[in-house]
Amino acid sequence: MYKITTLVIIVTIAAVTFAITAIGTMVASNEVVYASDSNSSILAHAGGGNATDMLSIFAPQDIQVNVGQNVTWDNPSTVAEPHTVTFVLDNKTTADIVSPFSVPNSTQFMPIPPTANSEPLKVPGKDNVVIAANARSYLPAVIDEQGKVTHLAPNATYSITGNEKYINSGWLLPKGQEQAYPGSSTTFTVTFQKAGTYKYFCGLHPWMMGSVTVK
Ligand SMILES: [Cu+2]
Repeated sequence: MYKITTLVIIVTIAAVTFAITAIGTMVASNEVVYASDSNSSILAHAGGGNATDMLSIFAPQDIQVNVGQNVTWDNPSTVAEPHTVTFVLDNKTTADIVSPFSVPNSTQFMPIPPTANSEPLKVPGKDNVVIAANARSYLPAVIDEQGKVTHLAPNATYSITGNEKYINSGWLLPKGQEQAYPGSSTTFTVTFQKAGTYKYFCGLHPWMMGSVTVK
């Protein structure tokens, strides 16, 4: 038991050290990036890296734009690791990635393709409650001031007013790898219409955070 605990601690320290090193490398290139003129828009990256060195960061992390300018996020990873750009302006609207849903009628879930190494996750002891991906995390979605939910098309462009409760890019995949998650996106563009600081994070890696300051 003692040995296992020690091993866990060592592995944890190694992981934390690696994470700090990775973050430190990124911070150097993460000064605030300013949009240069009224027509310019900024391209930002959600994630990056490859299978052995995955980057769970937004780069640039802090962006400054003028009212009316926009920011487009993409995912430059070489592997199909999804990320989201998620603005939670009302704390009550945080959306989980997966959530339980009841299936009132008997339904059989078949994997696609049938040979896939997959099966629906059912709540133990409850055959008609499945755990499924939350569409408000997976797909581009907005919850407005009144609480009305709107799903946007993949690769959405959205004009943020600042009164929304929740704005989510949906899962962003590297171009060419979006088929790994049907219906997902490769870009998300936001036009900022109101001055303020807009913090956002990745719904899949909540420690990934960024901000857009609008002047
Ligand atoms: Cu992420």
